[in-house]
Amino acid sequence: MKKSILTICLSTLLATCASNRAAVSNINHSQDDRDARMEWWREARFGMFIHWGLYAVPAGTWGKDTHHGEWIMNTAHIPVETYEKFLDQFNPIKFDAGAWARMAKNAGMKYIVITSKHHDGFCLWDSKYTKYNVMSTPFHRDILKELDAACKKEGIKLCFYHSIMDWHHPDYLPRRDWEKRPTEGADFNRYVQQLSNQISELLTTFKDIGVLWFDGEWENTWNHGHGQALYDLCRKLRPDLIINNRVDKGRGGMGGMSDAGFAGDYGTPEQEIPSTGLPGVDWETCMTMNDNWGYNSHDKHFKSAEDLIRKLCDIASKGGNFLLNIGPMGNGEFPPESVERLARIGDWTRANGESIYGTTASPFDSLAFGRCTQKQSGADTKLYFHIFDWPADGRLVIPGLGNKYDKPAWLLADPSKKFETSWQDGNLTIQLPAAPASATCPVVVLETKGKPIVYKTPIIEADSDQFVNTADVKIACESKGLTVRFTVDGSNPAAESAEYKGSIGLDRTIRIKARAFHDGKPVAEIADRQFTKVKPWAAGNPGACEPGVRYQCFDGAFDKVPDFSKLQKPTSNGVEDSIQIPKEARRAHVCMRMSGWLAVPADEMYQFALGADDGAILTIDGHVVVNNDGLHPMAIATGAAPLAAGAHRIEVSWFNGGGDFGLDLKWAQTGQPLTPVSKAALSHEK
Ligand code: FHN
Repeated sequence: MKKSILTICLSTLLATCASNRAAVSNINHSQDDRDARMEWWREARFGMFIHWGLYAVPAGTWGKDTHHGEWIMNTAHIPVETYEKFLDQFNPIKFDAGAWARMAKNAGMKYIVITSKHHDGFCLWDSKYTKYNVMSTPFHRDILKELDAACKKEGIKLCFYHSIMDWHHPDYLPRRDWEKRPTEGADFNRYVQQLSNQISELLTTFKDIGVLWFDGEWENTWNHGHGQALYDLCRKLRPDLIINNRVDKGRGGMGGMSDAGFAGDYGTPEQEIPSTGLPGVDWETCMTMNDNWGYNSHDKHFKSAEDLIRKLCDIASKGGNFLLNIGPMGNGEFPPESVERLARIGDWTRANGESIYGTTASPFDSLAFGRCTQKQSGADTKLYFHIFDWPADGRLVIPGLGNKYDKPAWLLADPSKKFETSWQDGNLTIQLPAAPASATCPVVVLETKGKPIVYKTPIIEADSDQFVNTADVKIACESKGLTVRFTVDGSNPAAESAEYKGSIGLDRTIRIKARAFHDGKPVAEIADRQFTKVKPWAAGNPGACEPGVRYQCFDGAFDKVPDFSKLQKPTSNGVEDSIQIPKEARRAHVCMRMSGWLAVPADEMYQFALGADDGAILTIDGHVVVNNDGLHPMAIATGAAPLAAGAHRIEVSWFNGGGDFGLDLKWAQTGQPLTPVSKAALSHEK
């Protein structure tokens, strides 16, 4: 059946982010202060992340294992006293701060965020608060100081990544679960003081750094009070400093955005790009070039330059910043694969950077051919179209643009190349040459009068594409002042088609098409949705039953829902009266399967919402109805199934890789509100 992953309802996320924005301004400073502080960062759009430290010495290898990165101390269980031996081997004689700054600048990156201290506790500057720093190595040079000077010379903003978590400092807790170091005498508050001292030292030694990029805030010893206090300390020392949201406890997992009421100037999605822009919220996606943040000599899985350029365009089109990582080698040089990609990216930004720097998010919900950014140009607006897929016939259709437009478009990389525009079937069309521009991700520019007017494509709303008895269909149009017309015979709506005035009841299979009109002319793309009347799945014939669903739990390290048929003896089993995690499974490294019968009251289409952390799958009568599998924080996925009245086999499979956990299942007949699956509806055969 139709399955849709509704990871986090965007409206909820927007509301959270918007309220977070309000909350942040209430908690820490006025919105004007924040806008002033964020200005250079919003203009910059593109930065370099650098993960460098002692872990570059083993370069990912420990014994026979070659899969480690900057976490090698933890993932290879290297005791502190053994890991400290890398101090004597850290001698990056080829380190050249000027070369690093120039490579960032030539790639079109406007800021560098470098690890002043990563989780291993090793500091890249001459700190007076610990000897565990670069001055205790044969290299004996203050790397941050040299990079600070080089960045000033090249006009690059220097920023620091600083880990709250510290696997070296004796007062940091918790210890790694494999460690033998005693916890007696460890005083976490004393560690917090050391952390604050070092942050004060960094902010008073390097007076112009742009961002403090905190990380490692997730362990339970660090709380909102610590986060807010550290944010306030930074704010007091540097009113214009930008601080990311990982200083506090509000970040929702790798999605990176904060819950309301927590400190931090911007969200930090990691290794992912939000599926839709988050208007009004500052955010930055950080991403590796290969699969590791710290240098791994075996990791050759580098993203192509074209892929990285498209990611830059995608992120900018959603109003975000791109922080692209380099993991320098132990000798102080960037890996050659990184150098090559930086050079290729620089070729593109030199020709097309205007479409990235200082731009704001696309006014279009989506574009089939690529992405768009926009920038005010006096009273007018420049629209930059990043073309991922060159139209075979050369016709670049810009859907829903309402501005009266009569000037040619042009190629940003070569403005002498101009392209005629025309209005065809209600959409502005730019006539490009049939042969695609050879360059990677060419950019075509349009200048519109005033602000862009974009008529949104109508949305045909219904609980599901399928229905058993009847269905109720609504057509929404975000753009005001338009007339929505629709057809039910598969033809394209025209000026004489029926006007949408209210919900449409369906009792048979039908295809609905809808389009918006302005002054009798079509102004946006056509919405098209097929609705199918289906027979409900037949009910089953269970034997004698009793309340509740049976479950089995199994131990193991899982990163997805396993094939239970391949698992050995369960570690526990029993009966639960509802779809929930049994007490003994409320922990890490566990999976669980629940099975039984679901009492369905009537022949209908049923919506299901499965919440899970980590992953879960719902099957009914052996069909996968909701797939919410994978390693992720609490997220909701939805699906639907046509069910006849009676008993249907239900199975919920779930796993927890680590950290938080959660599982819940709601359902409803189409058109009704979702409610938890009640105990009365669940049974299992005796
Ligand atoms: O644990 C760190 C990891 O080593 C790396 O620094 C990334 C970069 O954002 N942050 C944490 C993982 O989320």
